[in-house]
Amino acid sequence: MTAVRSESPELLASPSSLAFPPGFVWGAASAAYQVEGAADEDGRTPSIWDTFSHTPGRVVNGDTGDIATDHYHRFRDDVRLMRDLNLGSYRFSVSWSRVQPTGRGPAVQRGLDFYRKLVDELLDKGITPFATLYHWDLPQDLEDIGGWTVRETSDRFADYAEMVAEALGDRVPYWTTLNEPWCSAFLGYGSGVHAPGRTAPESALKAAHHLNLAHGRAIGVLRSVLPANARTSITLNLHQVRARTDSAADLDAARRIDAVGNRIFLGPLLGDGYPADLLADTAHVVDWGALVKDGDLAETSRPVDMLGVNYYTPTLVSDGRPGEQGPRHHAHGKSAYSPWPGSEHVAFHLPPGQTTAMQWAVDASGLYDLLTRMHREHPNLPLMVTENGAAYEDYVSPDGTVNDPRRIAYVHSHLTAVHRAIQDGADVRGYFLWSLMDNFEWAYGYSKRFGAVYVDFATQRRVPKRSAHWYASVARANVLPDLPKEDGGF
Ligand code: IFM
Repeated sequence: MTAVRSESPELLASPSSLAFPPGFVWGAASAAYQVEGAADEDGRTPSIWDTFSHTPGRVVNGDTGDIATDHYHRFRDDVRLMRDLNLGSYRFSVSWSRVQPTGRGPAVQRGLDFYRKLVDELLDKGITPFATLYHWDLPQDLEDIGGWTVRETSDRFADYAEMVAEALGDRVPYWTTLNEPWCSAFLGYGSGVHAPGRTAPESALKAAHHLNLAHGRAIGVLRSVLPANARTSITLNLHQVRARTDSAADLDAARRIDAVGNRIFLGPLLGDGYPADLLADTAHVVDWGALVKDGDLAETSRPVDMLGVNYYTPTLVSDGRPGEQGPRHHAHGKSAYSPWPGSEHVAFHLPPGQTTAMQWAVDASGLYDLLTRMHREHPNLPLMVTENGAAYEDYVSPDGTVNDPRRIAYVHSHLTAVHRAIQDGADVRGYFLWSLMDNFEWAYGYSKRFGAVYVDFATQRRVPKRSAHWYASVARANVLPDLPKEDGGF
């Protein structure tokens, strides 16, 4: 395989307004642990993120999701805000330990009731609910029996999926099994920068397989419980991998990262199995023959109706000599352990150009390349951009407004990329901004603001940023206008 290189390295410039296809979904996304708070209310028990965030040294400033944006209590106001911002859809996740505290046994009605009320409120305001079953918050009790490194967790996930689908299936049309299983496996069990904070390459690979299995089993359950017109999917944070040079060694580095970052999920999920090169690259780390049982791949590849793609920044790699690892973004972790088994000698580099507050390079061509690649490789699979957005150092001005021109420019360039991918044949059905509002940014706590809506965490006051008003006007028109001059347009 050759490295994935940009097919559109030039700036994705927008010469004039861009109309999106009729019915294109304009949404915003969030995740339970990042927004809900109410960590120990109504029967909820700790997830791995509660444990992790309460462990000193794991999260910046010792921040936790105990209160977060208090969405659990303020969801009605938040949904009103969504309506005021013309959102067509809201992507949220269900907290497993809120609806099934120990990860097994009967559901807790009060937990399910919260999501029913949220969904009803959304429907009442004309906003389509888009539910994700798992956005990283495994019940701690399941971690205590091995978490994603053991097969049993896949069975438990299928049971949990069934109970949520039975409770909400009559009113939620879009279902996603897992959000970014790569992060769960490789940041959670490889680099340890995410919960549960384990650092063992073998565990990361086992987790990846059990997440694939959990997804497939959940799809089977969802299909048997949900109405025929419900749409199922999984969301992947696909890595747009680029080699720093055309040397054989750098191209091989890119191939390895594409294998362990992308094809380790795409293969088993979409019917091609685990790629031979991945199996060879990681044979010294895990016994794949023992890990993948007969029949597993038939389960992992149960058909989905759509693929969710999350994209923020490209990944620039080279063949690295010891000690030469360049700047990394969070997805690559901070520990000395490589979260990328089978690519231990690969170096990550910060691509040139502007960066966001996460020190992630701004490069919308990566989104175009990903969408068109997915379309080329799986032409009949509809795509949805389930996350895209940027953190900047936002603040409330003395006049009470939050002016965030760089977020507008970021989103503008990425929407331009989406539009161009659609024009070039990709079947992209919608776009979800990450995130609706500032929230708990995992290991960065509240220090990074991704929201279209500013949150004052001391008072929980919400202030829509200028980007929120701008995005609302794009959503209303279903047209991306030229970038305003004050935001960097011409
Ligand atoms: O905040 C996260 C989200 O939970 C998953 N995708 C990336 C976002 C920004 O880091």
